[in-house]
Amino acid sequence: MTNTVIDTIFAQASGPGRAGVAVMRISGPDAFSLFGSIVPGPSPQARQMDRTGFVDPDSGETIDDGLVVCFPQPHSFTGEDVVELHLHGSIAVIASVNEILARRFRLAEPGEFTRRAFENGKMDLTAAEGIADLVDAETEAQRRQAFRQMRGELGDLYERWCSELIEAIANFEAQIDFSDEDIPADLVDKVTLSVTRLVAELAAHLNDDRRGEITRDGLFVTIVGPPNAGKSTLLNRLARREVAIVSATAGTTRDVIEVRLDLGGYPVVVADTAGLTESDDEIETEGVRRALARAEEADLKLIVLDGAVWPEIDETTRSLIDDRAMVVVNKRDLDLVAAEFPFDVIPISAKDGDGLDFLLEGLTLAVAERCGLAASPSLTRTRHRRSLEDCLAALQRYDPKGTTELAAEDLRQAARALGQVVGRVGVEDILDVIFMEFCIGK
Ligand SMILES: Nc1nc2c(ncn2[C@@H]2O[C@H](COP(=O)(O)OP(=O)(O)OP(=O)(O)O)[C@@H](O)[C@H]2O)c(=O)[nH]1
Ligand SMILES: [Mg+2]
Repeated sequence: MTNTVIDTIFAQASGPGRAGVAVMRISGPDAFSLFGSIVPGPSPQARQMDRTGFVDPDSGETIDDGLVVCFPQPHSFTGEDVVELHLHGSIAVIASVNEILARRFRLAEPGEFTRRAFENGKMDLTAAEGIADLVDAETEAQRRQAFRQMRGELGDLYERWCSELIEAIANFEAQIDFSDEDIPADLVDKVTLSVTRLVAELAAHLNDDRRGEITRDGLFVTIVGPPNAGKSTLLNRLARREVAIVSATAGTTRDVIEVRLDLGGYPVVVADTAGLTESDDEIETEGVRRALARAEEADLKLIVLDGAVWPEIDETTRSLIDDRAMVVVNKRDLDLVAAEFPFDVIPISAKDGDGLDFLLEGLTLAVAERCGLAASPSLTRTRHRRSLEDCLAALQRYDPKGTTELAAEDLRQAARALGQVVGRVGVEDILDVIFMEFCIGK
């Protein structure tokens, strides 16, 4: 995707399909060449919208009229000359303008606008990822987190750590130049102090129960329990639609059925699973294996017990009850036997919706606890976690009593790992992966 000669690219920045308005974005050294041809007048004042017609320069036909705005470099999203055309959002207008623009510009690849912005120093990698996440945000918590990241909160934190490390390295390089007798002891102490502080800050940042990653990807909740307990009925209730088949036959659900929900502003992925049972049936056994695997991976288990047989609990289900579990006794519309258990249960009737408010309240609380926004920014991707762990490991290897060269190398490795997160050093190979996530037009 790296171009040695920077060409001019274009793409529709607004979503596909019919709409009142569609926005075409053109960026690159020749972007303004469309003034006097496709846009008949001269280029308008920077960042001011002008009314204009859009003309096919080959046939002279006016295709549509709308608005145009230009952003001369470097004061644009990409840092290059950028023009935006605001057209009527019809399939035919867009197709026609696309075809005209394609005669002189190249259609942008996914994420190419943002990549150019990053390459022109408009933002660091975490901010670029923040933009992608903001566009993808489905819930309030996701929007808030992505917005903060886009504004640079995470990047600023890492940049601060980077600067501290670079200063420590500079101090060390200076030391290497001193002869052994001359090494000023306070210099080593200063470096050691900042390494100790960084180790503590990094460890605390990493030890956040995956708060930021969960907010980005959704909290994984697995509904699990014995057959016929009403797990699928509960999933349908939570999803407010008939996602899973419900029947009085035990062993109805075999596959894992997933639904994405917005729970009090937090993204949640709820999975319904096969009832836990011992069976000779190959498919049912596979279903149970998947159910148990899902329960194991889940951030939160919603264990549904069958009120009709309550207080009986099979051993497999009982073994799943731990501090990651919420236990629900379903079918409370039947006369439930009052029973004492060493764990809290929430009685509900999935069929009538009775007790569901209470369950939802408890669920939302549990979700908020795991992904509520922290005062300091949270890392949001495995990519960040991996590099930060490398950085921490290098800092923990640092030994002020060892040789100066070795200690300096540990600091350099730590800085490289940190630099990868913001996109400062040695990142060419990971750029393609990151920007491919974007859709075309971003
Ligand atoms: N009385 C009563 N019956 C319920 C309730 N919830 C579910 N049922 C019934 O229990 C039976 C099983 O419901 P499902 O939702 O299919 O149960 P499941 O746990 O998904 O079952 P499997 O997929 O076979 O493991 C159905 O006949 C439901 O109508 C409830 O709250 N009260
Ligand atoms: Mg089911």
